[in-house]
Amino acid sequence: DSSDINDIQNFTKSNFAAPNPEYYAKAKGMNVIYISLESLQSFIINYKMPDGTEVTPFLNKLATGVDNTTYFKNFFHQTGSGKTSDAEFMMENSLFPLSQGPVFQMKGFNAYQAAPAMMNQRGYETAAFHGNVKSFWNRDQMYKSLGYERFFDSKYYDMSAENTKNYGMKDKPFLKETMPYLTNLKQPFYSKLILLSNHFPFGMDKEDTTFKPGDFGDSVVNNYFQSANYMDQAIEQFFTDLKKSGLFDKTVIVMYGDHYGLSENHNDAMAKVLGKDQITPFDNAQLQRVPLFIHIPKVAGGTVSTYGGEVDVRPTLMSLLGINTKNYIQFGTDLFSKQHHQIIPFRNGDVITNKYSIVGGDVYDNSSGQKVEASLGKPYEDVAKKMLDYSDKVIYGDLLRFYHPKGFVPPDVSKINYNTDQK
Ligand code: GP9
Ligand code: MN
Repeated sequence: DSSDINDIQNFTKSNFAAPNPEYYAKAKGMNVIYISLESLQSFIINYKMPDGTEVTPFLNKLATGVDNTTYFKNFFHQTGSGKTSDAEFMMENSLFPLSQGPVFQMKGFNAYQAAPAMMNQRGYETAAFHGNVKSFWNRDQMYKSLGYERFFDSKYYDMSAENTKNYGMKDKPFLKETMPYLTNLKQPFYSKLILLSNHFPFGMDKEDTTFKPGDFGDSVVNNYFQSANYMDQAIEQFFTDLKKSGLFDKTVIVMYGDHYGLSENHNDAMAKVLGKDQITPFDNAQLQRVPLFIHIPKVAGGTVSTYGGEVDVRPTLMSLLGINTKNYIQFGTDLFSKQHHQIIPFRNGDVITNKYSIVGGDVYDNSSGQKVEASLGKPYEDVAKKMLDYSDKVIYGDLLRFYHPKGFVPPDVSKINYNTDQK
């Protein structure tokens, strides 16, 4: 009820991290492009195959700060069973996904105060792009609740055999065919592009790659390298196209790995990949790092070591756009803020901070990987639990119905129709 929402609002307000003036409003009025990097894990960034070949040479370059890009090397996915859609949910709401079931499917009709709606009311055109049918993960319902005016799904793409594999479009033709749709949007626009081809089990069509697969005794792991290399090339091509179109210098680009690609079932091969005897529970928790890149025109980039997770991205982006989110119910904090909370709750109860990793109830020191006294983790576990509980309350109680941040205009869901748009 409404007393719950008051408690929650007090909590999120008192946790608000004031924006860093070096970043605040640096992207005011610019376009936004989110790119979901399917199954991309951070171990691949700067990884070299045994013969010395880089897997992701383009992303590695971005990580050095090329193209005004900031790379977060200690960024973690926080998804549950909703996988890609859970990551999308966090990116745009700064709420946690659910521990039981995909929130996109279970709570698609809730009231949200999501980034697309916030931008739409500020004159942005909002559009999502994905080379799979719109009903997957209940996106066609949830995107309306988030405030997306347009959804370019598989219907808008050439889904021929050579362009597709398993769920849908391969990244190169997907990004190529997205370009004209993107350049035809009214500016400024807020958009997201969901990549797809680096998806389990990662096997590729021969004609799409010359990259040598790994030799780690596990075909899924071996193919992962080829497939990640293909994604890297697709992104490089897309950056080139954005520069040609003139969009590059007036667009913030946020690229994030949505969740792990290689589960614990592949730990034997992963030990070989990482040159370790075995993958311990501590190692496995560290492997939940996913890349986060943010291209901000005119702002110097580079690799930063701030710890954060997917719920932190919305407050970060909003600060860059010059929008104060202090009055919003959100559980992340701005990654560029000096007051950013380096505490990352996971849906399985684990918690990672810049100092400790709390994994399966054991507390490890991050720098040594050694177990330390469990009581050292307690304060972080308590805060993490509180955040998850409050977020669950918001979602299960549909509490944002009762909450009206000053100036927020809810999307008029009845006016959004993704069927009227034709190719
Ligand atoms: C499907 C795509 C992949 O449309 O988002 O889903 P995943 O299995 O990664 O959640
Ligand atoms: Mn995914």
